Amino acid sequence: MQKITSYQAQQTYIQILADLEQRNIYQENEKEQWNAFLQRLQPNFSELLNLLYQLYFDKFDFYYHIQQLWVSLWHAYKKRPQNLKKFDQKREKNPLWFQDQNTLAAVCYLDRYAGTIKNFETKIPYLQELNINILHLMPLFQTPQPQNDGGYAISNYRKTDSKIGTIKDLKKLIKNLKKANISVALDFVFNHTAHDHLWAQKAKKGQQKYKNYYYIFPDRTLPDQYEQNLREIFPEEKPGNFTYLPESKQWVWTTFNTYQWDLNFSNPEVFIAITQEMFFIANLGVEILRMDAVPFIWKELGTSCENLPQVHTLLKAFNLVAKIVAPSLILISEAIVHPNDVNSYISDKECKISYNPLMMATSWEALATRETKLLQKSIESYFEIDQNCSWLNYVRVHDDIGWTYSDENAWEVGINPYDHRQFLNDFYLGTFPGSFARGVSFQYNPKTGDQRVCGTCASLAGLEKAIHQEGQLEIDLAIKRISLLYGLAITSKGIPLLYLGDELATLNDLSYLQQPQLSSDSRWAHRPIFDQKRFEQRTDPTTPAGKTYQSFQQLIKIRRAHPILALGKMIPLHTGFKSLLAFLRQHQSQKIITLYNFSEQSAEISQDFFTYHLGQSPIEELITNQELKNTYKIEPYQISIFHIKNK
Ligand code: OTU
Repeated sequence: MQKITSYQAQQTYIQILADLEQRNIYQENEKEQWNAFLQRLQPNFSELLNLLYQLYFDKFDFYYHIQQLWVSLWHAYKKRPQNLKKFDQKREKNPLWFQDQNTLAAVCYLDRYAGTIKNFETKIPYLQELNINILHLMPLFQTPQPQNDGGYAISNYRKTDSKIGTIKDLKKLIKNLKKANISVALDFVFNHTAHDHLWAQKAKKGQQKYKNYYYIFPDRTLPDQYEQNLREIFPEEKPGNFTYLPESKQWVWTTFNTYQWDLNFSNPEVFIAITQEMFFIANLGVEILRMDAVPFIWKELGTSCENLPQVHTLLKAFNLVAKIVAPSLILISEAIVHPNDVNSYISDKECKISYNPLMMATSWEALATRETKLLQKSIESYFEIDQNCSWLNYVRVHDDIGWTYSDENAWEVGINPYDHRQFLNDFYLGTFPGSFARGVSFQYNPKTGDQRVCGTCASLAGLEKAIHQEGQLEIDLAIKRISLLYGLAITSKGIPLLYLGDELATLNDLSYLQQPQLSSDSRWAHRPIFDQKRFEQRTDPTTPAGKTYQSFQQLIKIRRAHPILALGKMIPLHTGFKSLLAFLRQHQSQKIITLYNFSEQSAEISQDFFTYHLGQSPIEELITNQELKNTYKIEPYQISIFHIKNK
């Protein structure tokens, strides 16, 4: 691919600038702002031009689109409120703020958690009690009714769902959260719009300009050709990746549900139009954008249409326009795919934060097998990322759990990856004999035998079964499993993410089955409504909610007191026990050891193991505050953290 030289870029810059100034792009009283904008645009222009050239070089009107983009960035910059511009400057001085040991993220559905945007304000004190400082609120925008994929089909990026409030309410909430030191993350659902978004409505009416915003085909010829290499993401909802439009007798590309139309990013107009929506969201005060369904945003016939090189180019372009207009904005990559692909989106130039689906899936895997070999191998192979970036370490989110470990890793540790996925599904759906889990199946595909698992952390970790069929002993073990998985996320390098409710050991809620608009999507089983009773029980350690809550709080407290947990390199150690996971953590001259027991059997480790790796004694265990003497006995599902005791 040919590059635009810096000389050529400079010439283009000068020409567009002259054109626009001649057209009086700014008012006289905006001159200062215009110059400030140019100061941001100019140093990034050549790079931006090159990125877009890679994607759109074959468009006869390429130059025109660059000019359009320039204008739209200027408008977004003009509309960015002064206080946010100040905030941008503050963040530019501390761009890696999110790597801090105090960073703790949480996620919830605002309507299920508080009913309305206004009422959400009453939850702020609790978020503060939990020390949360990044809050991901799942889509709040206007959607089609009754079905909208839990908000992920957006009809209008500039209006909130009227049931929960207005954009004005949202702005106020974001401001108040910020006052409470909580940064808001919202989804940027940019792979698709809802079928009733204005663009789609115009496309339906036959307007060519808007038909070109989507992938619309006159018959099955091309869809059939594409289909040969595509996966089905929601096979229970609809077979295939295309939806028939009876009014126009055409087919539209819909990777997810029939009412989610994939945007056509090979059209530069789409990139420009959607960045305007992106800046509308950013200018509300949103600091972090979760880039939804990243792998799917570029399509090429004859490929799987996932994780194509152009996806990276597009992400770089989004990142760069953000750097120009809203430099404090951070992008999170939501790619739940093969770990090679997950890691490929993580960089200073693409997404600075990424979900860590591999550690998530393999920690559940270890819990089922009581063996940590695949988890450890996965961490060895994939955990190290760019030092300016962070993992979002989580236990589960609002989506299903899929077994996205690398097959190569599995073979290396003697596991047949295909059979093992079957086993893990059986285990977490509770059908495997002796399983503690109570999960719900998601998107079973009879053609491939594939399916995924839904459930809250507590139900998957055994609490539901223990309460209904067993007794106190099993209840306690289940709570320890919850704390183990969350503990691993909390004590690992990166940002821990809490699905609100999991800290109170919330169980699956099957009431969605009674609601026709939700009943076909089992993910609703683990998107609980705020539970006042559990919330009140959090101070009562005799209840599962209280016990889980207190253990969660203790782990957070330890992380906040020990920056090395958030920042220290994770070096896997071998203990000789199959069920143990251990790391030497290193940060500057500091060292600690973390130890996790993934089974209901205790294990004993000699003191030499610790002194050998830490190089000194006396050694202290941080959770129990006990000094290490002789061998160390780690109890079932326990986490232990060792450091050199201050003398
Ligand atoms: C995301 O998830 C969202 O998190 C879901 O809630 C949405 O339904 C979906 O996009 C469509 O907007 O397949 O099963 O690799 O795994 O984008 C969940 C990325 C999903 C996909 C992911 C998707």
